[in-house]
Amino acid sequence: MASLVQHLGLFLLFFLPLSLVSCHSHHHPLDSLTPSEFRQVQAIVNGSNPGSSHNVTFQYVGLDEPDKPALLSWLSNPNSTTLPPPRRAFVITRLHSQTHEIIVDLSTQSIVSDKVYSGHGYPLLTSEEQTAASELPLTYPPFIASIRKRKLKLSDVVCSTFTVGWFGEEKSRRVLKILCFYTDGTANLYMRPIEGVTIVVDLDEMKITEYHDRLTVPMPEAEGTEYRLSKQKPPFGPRLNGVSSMQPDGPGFKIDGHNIRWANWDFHVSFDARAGLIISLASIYDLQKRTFRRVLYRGYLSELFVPYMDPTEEWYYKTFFDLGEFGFGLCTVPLQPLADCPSNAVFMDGYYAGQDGKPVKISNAFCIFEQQAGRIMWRHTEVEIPGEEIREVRPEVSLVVRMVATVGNYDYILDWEFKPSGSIKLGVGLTGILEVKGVSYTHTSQIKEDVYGTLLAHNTIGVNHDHFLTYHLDLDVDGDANSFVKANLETKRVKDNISPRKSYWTVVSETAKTESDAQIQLGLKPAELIVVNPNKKTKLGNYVGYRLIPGSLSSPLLSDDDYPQIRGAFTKYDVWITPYNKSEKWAGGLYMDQSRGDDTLAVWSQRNREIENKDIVLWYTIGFHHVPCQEDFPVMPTLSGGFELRPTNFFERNPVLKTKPPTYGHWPNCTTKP
Ligand SMILES: *[C@@H]1O[C@H](CO)[C@@H](O)[C@H](O)[C@H]1NC(C)=O
Ligand SMILES: *[C@@H]1O[C@H](CO)[C@@H](O)[C@H](O)[C@H]1NC(C)=O
Ligand SMILES: *[C@@H]1O[C@H](CO)[C@@H](O)[C@H](O)[C@H]1NC(C)=O
Ligand SMILES: *[C@@H]1O[C@H](CO)[C@@H](O)[C@H](O)[C@H]1NC(C)=O
Ligand SMILES: *[C@@H]1O[C@H](CO)[C@@H](O)[C@H](O)[C@H]1NC(C)=O
Ligand SMILES: [Cu+2]
Repeated sequence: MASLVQHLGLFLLFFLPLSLVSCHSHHHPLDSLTPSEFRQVQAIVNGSNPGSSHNVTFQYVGLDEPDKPALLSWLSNPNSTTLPPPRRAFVITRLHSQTHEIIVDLSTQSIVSDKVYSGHGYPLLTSEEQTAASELPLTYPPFIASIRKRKLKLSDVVCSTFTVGWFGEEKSRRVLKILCFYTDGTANLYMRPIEGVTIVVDLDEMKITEYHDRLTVPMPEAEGTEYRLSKQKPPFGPRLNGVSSMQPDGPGFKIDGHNIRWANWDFHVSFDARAGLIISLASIYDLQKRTFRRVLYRGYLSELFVPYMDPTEEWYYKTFFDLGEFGFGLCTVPLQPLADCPSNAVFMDGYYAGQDGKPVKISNAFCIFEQQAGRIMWRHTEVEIPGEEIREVRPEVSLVVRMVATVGNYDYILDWEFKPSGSIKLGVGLTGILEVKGVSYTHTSQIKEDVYGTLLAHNTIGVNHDHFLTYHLDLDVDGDANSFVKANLETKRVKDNISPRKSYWTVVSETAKTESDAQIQLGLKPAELIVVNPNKKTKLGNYVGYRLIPGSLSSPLLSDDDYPQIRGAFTKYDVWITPYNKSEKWAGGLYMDQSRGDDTLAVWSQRNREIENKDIVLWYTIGFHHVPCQEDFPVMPTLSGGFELRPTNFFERNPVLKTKPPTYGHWPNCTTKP
């Protein structure tokens, strides 16, 4: 890794066949913890709790990111005598109803600090405690009575855990709500909610502390809810032909440990229990400058806020923060070759700590593949020159890193797509199963009140909700000192009758001085939003930069004083800029479960710190308002969105001018069927 710059010879030709190289024994300082490191952390923390080690639960274990200056100076000094920054783990445990924040030094095998956290909110939930909690109702007599009353079979009841949020309570206990579903005749349990029952579980005591059975509504039918192919009956269709993505010369990328080199890109991938996929140190090779230039220090999804819009007793609390409460890494599912990722994909595993601290493997957590999606990278046909027709086309090939997190009913597909032109496209796909409410209605004509959603099937309302995905993007555009420029497009009147035209628009740029200058609600006024390096200009004198090309615009519609919106206040603006601060990683705060909104990006930014010519972080939220429709039943076709980070005066000219198109000369024994 240290010898980034020495490999440039290899990258002068794009799409050069490179064989995969297995990982070295040494770590990159940003590598996720290895299984053996998880075991070391577990043993060290266990050893520090003599007598009560079996009462410790590991709520989070991950890399304690090295200090950025230390890491950058190590990277810029690639010689073997310099030691990498110390390798540390950040651990959150629960012990005797208290939350501990522990830093473990893996080189000295010791605990650096162990503090009890006494603020609001609770850590990530472990999957073990959620499983334990969800099994409680099945042996709880009042629940069994509720099931009998509804004439359901207990053996077909499946329960699931839901975080409770915070609604102004003075005191909180570490609790969850449990909702149960009925599978009888279908795997699609989410379409068959046992409506009307509220179950609260105290996690410290692991017992049911509240139980209400308030109303009974008809159980939606199982019929039509199946999504498994094996359960479908004819007619089938539409028929789809497979498209081969064969690469006769093998993959064009090279994986060295967790470092990936492809075409002109070089970056690092890592796995985190909370964030899922983290991309670090993304640099692009500049053919003219003959060097790699950094674009992104670290980028990852920081929070995913999903508030439902039904204020009734059984539904009001459903305002989830999927990363901080459930962990996107913990919810990462193994990718299925040839289905989740194309045939040319290479897979990477991920590890997290189970509740006992021992490593748990997620196979095929990420896939990496070259994608030729039929797009054109650039082209021109010239017909104006007499006697000549010039046609130059470069098909686009990009490199995609993908993960999928399934948070209960919903599936999120997250892509990082690196383009040779210097763009990084972040793709978001929403699919899976809606969260529905059981009702008595079977036709819209019966509905006379607000049902907070759409009737999708008999007795089934798909409840309105949002998905806000907030990304932490620590851009380092050609160095870490950057500024944020709003290039506003303003209409001007033509003065003094110099022209038959009355108006035009022009660019009026404004550099954000402090955080408040960079809090932006998109769509209010046209502007290009650019992170520039104010210390570096192109030969022509423009500041080198990268601009944000936003995705679909969906601002929050909850009122600012509503509790979920206080906790999710980081969605108030689509764009925020903060000065880099190692501890400001999670937009909703470190302790998201039952948080009170006192540690959000919105609170940090009230300091209104200086952000000009500083190491800055761009926070961008891509939002979706989701009004369910019948096509979302029984499983939802992927709804795609995304945004792009695109070089803007970063290069002296088109960086893919001299890219050669891929050749398809020697497909081994390729025949076409008649
Ligand atoms: C925890 O440490 C104790 C000694 O302090 C040891 O007896 C026990 O086996 C350890 N447990 C685990 C799960 O490592
Ligand atoms: C610790 O765990 C043991 C066994 O699991 C249990 O009996 C004991 O009550 C626990 N102690 C505390 C203080 O929670
Ligand atoms: C190697 O690292 C040492 C210690 O940081 C430094 O003094 C030395 O200049 C470095 N050598 C090179 C060639 O960069
Ligand atoms: C970093 O941010 C945290 C939380 O906002 C704050 O408490 C701390 O003082 C900040 N550190 C620096 C060096 O500004
Ligand atoms: C390709 O076809 C040739 C001639 O039919 C045959 O000799 C060769 O073994 C084939 N190669 C592969 C890889 O199938
Ligand atoms: Cu949705």
